[in-house]
Amino acid sequence: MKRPFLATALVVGLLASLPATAQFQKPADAVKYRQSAFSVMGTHFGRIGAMVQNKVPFDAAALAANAEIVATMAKLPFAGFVDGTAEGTKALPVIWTQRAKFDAGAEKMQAAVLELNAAAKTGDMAKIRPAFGAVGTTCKGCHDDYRD
Ligand code: ASC
Repeated sequence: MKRPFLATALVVGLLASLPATAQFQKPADAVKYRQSAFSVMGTHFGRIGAMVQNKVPFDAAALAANAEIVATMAKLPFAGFVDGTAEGTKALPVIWTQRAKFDAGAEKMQAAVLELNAAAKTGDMAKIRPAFGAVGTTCKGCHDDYRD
């Protein structure tokens, strides 16, 4: 190959345009990935919830750290919803027939999570509490429609 730069550029371009499916070696890997991402997100969201609900003392720094993790994790799970991965999971097949609606729900959740992260940085529970509730509403919205 006399044109290594061109070859590299072609490979990089190809990889960038590959669908999410190709990021996982097998369907089970995609399922494990999305479930893991949701699990970590849920764990840290739950830690915020414990403070919001006064089950553990309010620690603004800890809450903000949890919100930062939730904001990062919220970006991840949806790449794992590759075709043909409903079976044996709680994901309802309707996800793949209403994909645009499902994706819109995901984006709503991600936007609400960014709002929560911003509220968390203020350290003001009066701002954090409603932002937390708004995220929970977006979680529930998709769970009602798309999770068994
Ligand atoms: C959580 C969690 C969810 C949401 C959802 C909100 O803490 O793990 O999936 O809140 O229950 O309705």
